[in-house]
Amino acid sequence: MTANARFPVPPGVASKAHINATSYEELYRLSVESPEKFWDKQARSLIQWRSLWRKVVSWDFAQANVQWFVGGKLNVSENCLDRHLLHRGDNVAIIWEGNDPQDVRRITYRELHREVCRTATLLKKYGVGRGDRVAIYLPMIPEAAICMLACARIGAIHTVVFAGFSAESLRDRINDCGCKLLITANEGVRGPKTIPLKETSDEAVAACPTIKNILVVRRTDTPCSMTPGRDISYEEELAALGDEYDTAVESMDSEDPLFILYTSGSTGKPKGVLHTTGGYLLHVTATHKYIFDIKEDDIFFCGADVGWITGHSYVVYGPLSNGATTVMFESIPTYPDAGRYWDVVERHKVTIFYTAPTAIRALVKEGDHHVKRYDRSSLRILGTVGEPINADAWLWYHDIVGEGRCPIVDTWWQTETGGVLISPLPGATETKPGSATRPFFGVQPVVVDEGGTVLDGNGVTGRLCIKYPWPGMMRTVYGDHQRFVQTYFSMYPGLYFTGDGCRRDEDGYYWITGRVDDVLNVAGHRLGTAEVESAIVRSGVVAEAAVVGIPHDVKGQGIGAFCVLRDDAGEGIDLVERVVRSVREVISPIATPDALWFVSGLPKTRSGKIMRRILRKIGEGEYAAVGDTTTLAEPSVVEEIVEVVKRSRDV
Ligand code: 7RM
Repeated sequence: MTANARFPVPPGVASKAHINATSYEELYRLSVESPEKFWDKQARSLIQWRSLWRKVVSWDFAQANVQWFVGGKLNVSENCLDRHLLHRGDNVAIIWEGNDPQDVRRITYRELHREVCRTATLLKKYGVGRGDRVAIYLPMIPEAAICMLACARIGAIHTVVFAGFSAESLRDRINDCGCKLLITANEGVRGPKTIPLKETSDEAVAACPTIKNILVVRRTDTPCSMTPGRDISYEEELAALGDEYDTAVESMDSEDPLFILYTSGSTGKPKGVLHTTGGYLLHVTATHKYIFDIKEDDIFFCGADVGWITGHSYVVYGPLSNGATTVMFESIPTYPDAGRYWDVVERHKVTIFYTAPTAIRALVKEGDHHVKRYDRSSLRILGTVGEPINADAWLWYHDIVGEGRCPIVDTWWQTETGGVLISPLPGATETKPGSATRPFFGVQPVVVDEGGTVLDGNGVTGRLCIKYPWPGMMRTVYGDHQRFVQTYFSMYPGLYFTGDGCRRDEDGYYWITGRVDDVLNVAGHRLGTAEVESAIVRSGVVAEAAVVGIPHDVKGQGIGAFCVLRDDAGEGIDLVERVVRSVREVISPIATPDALWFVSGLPKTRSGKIMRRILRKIGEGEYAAVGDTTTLAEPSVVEEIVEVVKRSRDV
């Protein structure tokens, strides 16, 4: 198979899809020529409003001010639940597949509505109301979605923290946005492991002055400590409530905040990406509907955790807003064995399957037999997200998993964008392995060179920017609007800068080549090099560290750390151990370095800036290609570093 293979839309797919090639071209043109007209119509048809807006969009990229559906009123929980009750109340909203394959729950829209109302009632009882922040530190259990929707129902702002993050990460997020309440579980179960969530929560909250209560969901029978007066049992409270619950919804302004989600950047601590109500809901509803070609009886599987934006938009909000059936998967793709995904597909008759390239690459290694022993005839569309997908993994996904029948939608987007911005539409777009293909409706990408000159025409390579707002875009960095302006709108004035490099090929197809800033993408997880470096230094044995992405055949990118030891660090293998432990405790096990090199100095310019370009080359094994080192304060360190790295790879 050649690298520039093309896969036409299968004829049977195009004729039944919401959008075909002709309607895509037509609608796309309308969406960029008259964006207000386009989005006005989508907003009226896809979302239920309590009152309509005065203005579709109002924006100013210089000040980083964007508003959609100004003056409109709605409630996200009402859109995801109440509006489906009349016609599809008995349809399954969530199929929960527990860590143990025998552990399955099916929750209808009517049942989900009840649970969300009950939880909302409970939140109010504990003083949570409109505008209050609530931290959700839960594993992939239905209660995670229920709590998110309960917050949305009463106008509280949730901030979901991935259940793999450390106490310190949890604490920083809670304190950054001043959460009143934390919702967690006694423990989580994931593959062969249990995760002591309540214990970690206790440790975090010890230094969180704004937390009044911890609501504890019981996931397992393992007891956990409960602090009287502060900790509340979710099950006991619900039992006491019985059917005495409130079904009221808060009428929210289109621009009222819906949630905050922390994401890593190239500098400093993770930033609180703030999404609002109307625009976000419309964007995830529209993208979910058209990109996955959602129909009434689809069973939609998105393997992401709700701790990430993909879980927010395509496990919870998009599918439920569309009244679809969403599969919530608690486990991992290799538990109890590498056939788990396809076992899930067979048992639940999944029709649309969405996962990350890293998971696909891990499964390729395990062999085709794990796939082939399950019936995948229910599958209709496959999707990927989170990082560039290499052609080999794409072709395996297409040929083996999808039996060559299912179009693949390679969806490019970010925490900041709220929903997908560039992706094929299954009934409209011919695909090329590794390309996210064409922009979604209303999205106006531009490619610029490093100096900011817009590169017109096709066959250009540069940095990806967007020149017009889209409804799901983030509105601010919580508590730091200046950082929002600085990070996204100051590099190339008048444009939103994504941080990604890309190529637009001769056909106008986009190929995302990865981050051009100091953000790593490790197994689809975003990490800042600065964040990891600071966690390494916190070990107490390292004076200075420089972190770069290194090639990794499953994770896409691995973490390579160059460390200069402190004079008083001593010697021995426990130095590695101390560095690793520190990273796990300060951030999370997902930030564990894949390679650690102790060196006596880092390559720096005379003004003291670390030259990562050189370290990246060495990390990639391109020892001869380090380029110009004449501007270095001490060019000799490069030779030493090369030696250290080579030696580590010989063994
Ligand atoms: C949804 C999500 C965002 C970064 C983004 C890219 C990379 C995401 C793709 C991709 C190539 C894709 N949000 N990325 N999707 N690169 N092709 N289809 O992942 O905020 O966690 O990460 O991920 O670099 O900027 S995220």
